[in-house]
Amino acid sequence: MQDKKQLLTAAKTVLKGNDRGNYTMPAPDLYPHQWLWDSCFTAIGLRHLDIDRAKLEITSLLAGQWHNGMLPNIIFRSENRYAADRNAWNSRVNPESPDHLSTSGITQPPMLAEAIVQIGSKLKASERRSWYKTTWPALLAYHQWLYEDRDPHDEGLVLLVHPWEAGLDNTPPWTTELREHLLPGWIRLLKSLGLLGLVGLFRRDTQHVPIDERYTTIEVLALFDGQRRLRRKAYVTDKIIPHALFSIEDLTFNSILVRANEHVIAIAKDIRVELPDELVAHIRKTRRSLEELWDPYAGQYFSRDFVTHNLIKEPSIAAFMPLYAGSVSKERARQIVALLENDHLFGTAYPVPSVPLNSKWFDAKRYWQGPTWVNTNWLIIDGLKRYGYDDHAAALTEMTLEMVSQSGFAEYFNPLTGAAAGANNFSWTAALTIDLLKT
Ligand code: 9WN
Repeated sequence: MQDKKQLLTAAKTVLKGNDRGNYTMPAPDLYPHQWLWDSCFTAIGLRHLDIDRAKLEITSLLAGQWHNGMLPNIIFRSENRYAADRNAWNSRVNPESPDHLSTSGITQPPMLAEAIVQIGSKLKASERRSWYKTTWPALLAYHQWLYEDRDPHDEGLVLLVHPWEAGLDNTPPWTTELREHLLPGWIRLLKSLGLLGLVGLFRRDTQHVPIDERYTTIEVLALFDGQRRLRRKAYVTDKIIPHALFSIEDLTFNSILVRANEHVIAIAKDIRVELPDELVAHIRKTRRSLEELWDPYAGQYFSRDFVTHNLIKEPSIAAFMPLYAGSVSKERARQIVALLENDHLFGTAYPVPSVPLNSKWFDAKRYWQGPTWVNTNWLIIDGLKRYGYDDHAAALTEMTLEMVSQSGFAEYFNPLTGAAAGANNFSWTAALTIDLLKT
């Protein structure tokens, strides 16, 4: 392993290279815009280097907030060569979209509160409170939107309408929904005519990353078809749900929400504002409802279909996110940690794989269907510490740093060999490496 100092210097260089003044692009070429949870992870690293720049990463993100409180997963920046991305979403179709920025019409895991608190932890009490006050209206509006818009039956669990909202795009729970149940007729036809290879030639992502490390072409078509359907309904959730291809109470998203809610409560206390009663009730309910996602037979939590209320029993990295939520019992946490220790499941040479080894979906190089990612490791490390598994957390930190030090700041890594995969110079890999080195 290279010297930790060298690793730190190299990580800083990556972040500098991706810095666009007030936001950091996740990676050159492949991801040239501003993404929601990427900026949050990036700010968590930046706070160790330049606290004002870390704050700016977050305030620039908040500029994309919709009038109804939604935070979009992407803010499109003005460069003309990326006009196609912007136009595909055309956020103008919804009057709630921001007046001077183009964005997507969907959200991403609610890491905002965590980023705000992590920045806050680096500030003196008075500065921290002023930082919290600056960001409070947006944070509160976002959490209120999540419940008002995305919890229509008051179940305590927020639903997602597109795999991109989960941030773990093609993990098995989403891929099974996508491929096995909900594939539109025209995509099936292209498949049966053997035309998918031809369609694949027009993909932009595979100009930057080998095709066997990305989604399959059939998944890409289904994702874009899903996006087109949302645009046709102007991104209005009430109109989307009756026709939705996807409406899933996603385990990762809701686990992150539980933790984010805890931060929201702490921030409100620190700046002495009272939370609206309704929000307090929702927050309590989410903690309780997360338990409905537990499957006693499998000994783990799963995502749930919003319509059928069936658990989507496809094991994935999401299984560990309740540790980060911090609300689950010690006994359940123990069962989750056992999955990590098992060499036939998640205990690979370079953990933690996004899919367990025994899954039919496991593919060591393919995106969220096998590779190890630094952001999920970061969340798991936090969760392990929270439940007192300090040795596990320290070991996972060391292994993560070793993997990055061997293979560079890749988007993701082969969990069997540690080899780099996906885009190079990936911002959250660099930012969270800095955080792991510093904390
Ligand atoms: C779609 C930017 C984003 C991450 C997601 C990751 C990937 C986009 C894509 O890249 O998603 O939003 O093109 O697949 O899955 O987690 O935020 O890094």
